[in-house]
Amino acid sequence: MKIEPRFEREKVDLSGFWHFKVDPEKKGEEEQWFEHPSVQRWDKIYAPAPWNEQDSEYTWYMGTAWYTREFSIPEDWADKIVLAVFEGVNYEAKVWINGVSLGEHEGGFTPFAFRAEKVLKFGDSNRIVVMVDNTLTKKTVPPGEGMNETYFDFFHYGGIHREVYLLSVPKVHVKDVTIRTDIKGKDGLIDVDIEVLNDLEEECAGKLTIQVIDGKEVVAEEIVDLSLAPKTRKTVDKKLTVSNARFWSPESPHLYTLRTSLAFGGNRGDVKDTRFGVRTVKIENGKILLNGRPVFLKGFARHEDFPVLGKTLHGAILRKDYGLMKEIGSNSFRTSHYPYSKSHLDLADENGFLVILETPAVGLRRGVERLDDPEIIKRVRRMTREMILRDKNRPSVIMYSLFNEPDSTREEFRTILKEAKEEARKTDPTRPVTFASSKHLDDKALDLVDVLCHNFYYGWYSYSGDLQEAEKVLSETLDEIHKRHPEKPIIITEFGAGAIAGVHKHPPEMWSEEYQAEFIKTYWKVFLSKDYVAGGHIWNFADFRVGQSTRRTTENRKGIFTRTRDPKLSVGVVKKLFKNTPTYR
Ligand code: ADA
Repeated sequence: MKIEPRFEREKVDLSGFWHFKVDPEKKGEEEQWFEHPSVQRWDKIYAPAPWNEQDSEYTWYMGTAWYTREFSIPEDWADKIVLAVFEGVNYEAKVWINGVSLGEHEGGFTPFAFRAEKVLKFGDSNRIVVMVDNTLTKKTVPPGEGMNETYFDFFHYGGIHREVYLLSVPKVHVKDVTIRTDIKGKDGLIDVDIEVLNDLEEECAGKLTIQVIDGKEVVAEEIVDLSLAPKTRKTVDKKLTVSNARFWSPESPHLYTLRTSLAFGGNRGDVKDTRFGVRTVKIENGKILLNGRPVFLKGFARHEDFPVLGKTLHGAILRKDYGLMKEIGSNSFRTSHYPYSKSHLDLADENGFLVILETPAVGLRRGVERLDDPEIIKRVRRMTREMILRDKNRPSVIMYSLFNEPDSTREEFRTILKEAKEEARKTDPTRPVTFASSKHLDDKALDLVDVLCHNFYYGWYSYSGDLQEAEKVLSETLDEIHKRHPEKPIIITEFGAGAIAGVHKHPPEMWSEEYQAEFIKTYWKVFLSKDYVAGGHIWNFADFRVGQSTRRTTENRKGIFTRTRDPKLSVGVVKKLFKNTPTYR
């Protein structure tokens, strides 16, 4: 079998300097800034990257801001579908090209795309205008009331913070691919759904070649005859077997490529590559089974945060972070508290990290009047769906966290959790779901999830400075949760203490590097003593920027690295703990 040739779908990348103007009075739409913006009087900032740390004038800005730039489109794109793709804009975006509105999107951490070919000038210059609004309300997801009044504990960056580009795709193309894998003996069973779109005004008939590629070799192939009526889509469901497959795991994160190639009337058409790994994840008898073996997650809850770049973690920073995470001996992290960028997760697939993928539904507590507010439910459902659609083929993603620290003592939380869970199951029935609870024994919704995730701060917010008492209460609380739900594995998705780099105390005291190290050691001992604990994620990998309050010193200091990735005392301690804790137990 010969590998089908690969064509990259062509892109026009819009990274670079854009003209930029804040619009605190929200007059831009009425004055039609999307039509002929008088950019001579506008500032310039870089995208992708939030606006906040690019100029002190914008650091605390919450409201509407406008971006615009020109770009040209090759002439030979004229017979194609062209998508204007945004990988992440926080929080709301409205988009115009050449003065024509393309659409809007809400939610800062999931991608969206608009068809643009009807308004583009091919072989010519075009203007794109994007209006971004990062205003928080009690009903946005996540919610808040101001830059320092967020209902969540991280800095509320605004703007175009992930890639923006124009993408050309043939009028007949593979629109979506879903890959599910199973294991039978030494073989990998691959179940694929391939959605093909015919956007032509005429019927088209041809063939679809489906190949599983391992390095330079085709290890499985199916060829399907296909005919599509004008303006229709069709889903092809096929099962392929890879004999003697190499299974994906933390110690051997082997990736395959699924290549789908279309050909019509002897002409080559669209080619799309999707990476995947052959692996299974199951929850059985209180254990998380990866390829049939019980795993223990050791790692971190992270944030996307770095000086100046804000939420835009450049590839070089990601490369450094993964190097550090591996050096320490971790095998897992949670995307607290929003879906991370594509490149962030690509590296998880490649480096064998077990990821709990979390939606942006953080902070549904205190100030939120009704958790079952239909507007909030609708947002949560859509963001859950968009996240899963983006990441459903990643071997690294082993479960979905639908909320972080909601007020799960309120009865209405059950309603929104059921809705989010239904959306998750509908979009991907294969992965377990969970949420990170801070309510523990008072939680009213633990029966609804597959895995129990708990965030603990005994020894910090309560039993402050008293690790002996913290250890006792932690141990008792975990045992009681387990007693109530013996069939569910428990992961401690957050535990941590603030340490200001350079502060030392003997005996250890809160805020010192020594106390943080002792805190982590104490917790880890408790986890390892309980058979039902399936993992621990330290809060946090690195210090991160937060809003201003009396509780924080510009950053949340619970990182074992500083914001610029210098190690604190804990790093050495954690390295020992992780290295002495096997992945399978
Ligand atoms: C919560 C929350 C985190 C983090 C932590 C803390 O548990 O989930 O976002 O900020 O508190 O440091 O207080």
